[in-house]
Amino acid sequence: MTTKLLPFSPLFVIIFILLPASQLKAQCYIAANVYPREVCAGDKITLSATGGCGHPGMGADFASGTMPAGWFSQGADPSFDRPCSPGMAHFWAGATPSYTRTLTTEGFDIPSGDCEIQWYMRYGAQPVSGECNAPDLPGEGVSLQWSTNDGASWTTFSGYNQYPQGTNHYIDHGGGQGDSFFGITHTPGSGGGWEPPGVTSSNYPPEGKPAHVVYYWHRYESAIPVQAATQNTRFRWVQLSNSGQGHDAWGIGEVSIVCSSTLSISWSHGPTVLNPPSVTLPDRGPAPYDTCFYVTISSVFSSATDTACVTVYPVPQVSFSAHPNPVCLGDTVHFLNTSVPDNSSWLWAFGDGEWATTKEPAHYYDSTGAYKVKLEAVYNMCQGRPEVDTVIVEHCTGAREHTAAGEINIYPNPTKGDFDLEIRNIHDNAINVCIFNASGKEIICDDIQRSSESGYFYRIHLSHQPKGVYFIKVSGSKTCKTKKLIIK
Ligand SMILES: [Ca+2]
Repeated sequence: MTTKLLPFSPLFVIIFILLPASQLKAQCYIAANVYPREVCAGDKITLSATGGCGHPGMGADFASGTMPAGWFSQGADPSFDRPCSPGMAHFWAGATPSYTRTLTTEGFDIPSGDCEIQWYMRYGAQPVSGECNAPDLPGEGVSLQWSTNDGASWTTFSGYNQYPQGTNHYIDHGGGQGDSFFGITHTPGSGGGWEPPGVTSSNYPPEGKPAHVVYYWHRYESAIPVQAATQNTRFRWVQLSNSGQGHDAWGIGEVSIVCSSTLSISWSHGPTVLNPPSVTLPDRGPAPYDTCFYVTISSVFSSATDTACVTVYPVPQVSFSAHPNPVCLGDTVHFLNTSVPDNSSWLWAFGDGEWATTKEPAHYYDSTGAYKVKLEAVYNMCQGRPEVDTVIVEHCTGAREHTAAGEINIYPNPTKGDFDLEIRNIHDNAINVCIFNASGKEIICDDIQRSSESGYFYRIHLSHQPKGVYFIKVSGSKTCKTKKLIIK
């Protein structure tokens, strides 16, 4: 016999909407994780996921009010209309004259692996005889068994009296029959038989029910042994003894078989396991980018997807050039920053003990020599490989000075803030004078006219500026010279 599946019939859907969340065993769930959530291009990330699915088709809910196709019972004369408690429809083995009452499933195709059978169960809980009478002797309990020969012989599940560990909810619906199928604590138990503790008039509490878990609806979950993993395995609940008609009632509901081995996992980047190998994230240019990984878990009946996203920051590609290079002693070197991305944090070391953090600084060297200039760049937390270039500072020859033209005198230098600037030997009738601080930031820029035949005179007021080193740059059509100023 093959497995009968109960897929998405309208009735099935309604039932699962009514159930509390803890009973939604049929649905799949998955949660994707990634570490770290922010990385530099070229770094590795670790992805992981946790999840699982129920298997709702292989079972029975008795909601139709009849025995499911392929199922049968012996000696139980069951009712399905909740004779002894409100809540959902269930199988209720009434008080029949038969001494053996059974509920037997159809044959299931059980894959080898991690399968378990789950159901709800309780015993009658009334002290008086009738269809709700409580079993009270050890032999009057129900056992769970399996058969791989279509019921010719039965094997009892191991682990006798492994009771569910949960709270016994008692919900009075006003009809005198107390407990509900809803609000039941869902706690795994296991085992092949559930003995009813002896019930006497003295151990019924004031509300009229025995206290033990077996007299309340609880979720039971029993692992199916590998010997029972065949293409045609039946299960049955059996009560081998009772006190006769009107005694020792019991009920079963919401039977399902759940197999984790029938699940499949799929990540958007290919892997099919919950915890895939680490992934290296590439550089995609100068801007940070977000990239997401999707993982799906699916069973025959359901699936779930989750997403884990990472922000990838570019690693700076550092490059610069110095102008002019070589440079005459007394002139300023301007640095052109061609790094990518261009909005990193910068650290320049000019090789003479001075440094700057601006993007494109200018620098003045006090003496001749070869200076190793290093530029470091950090974008977010990502550090690029530093770039190093050598700047040559040299005494320029008279001819070269003549070519450069112009003579700049500044006095007093150092000063507290006011300087007189004298510029000679420049043929332009107008020149541009700019002053920069040590970081290369422009403080003043001005066009000035020739003062006399001999040159230019210009007073500079910098007393409002902080103490330190400044540079004055004089530009004409044939001239560009820089001098150092010091405010003490
Ligand atoms: Ca009895």
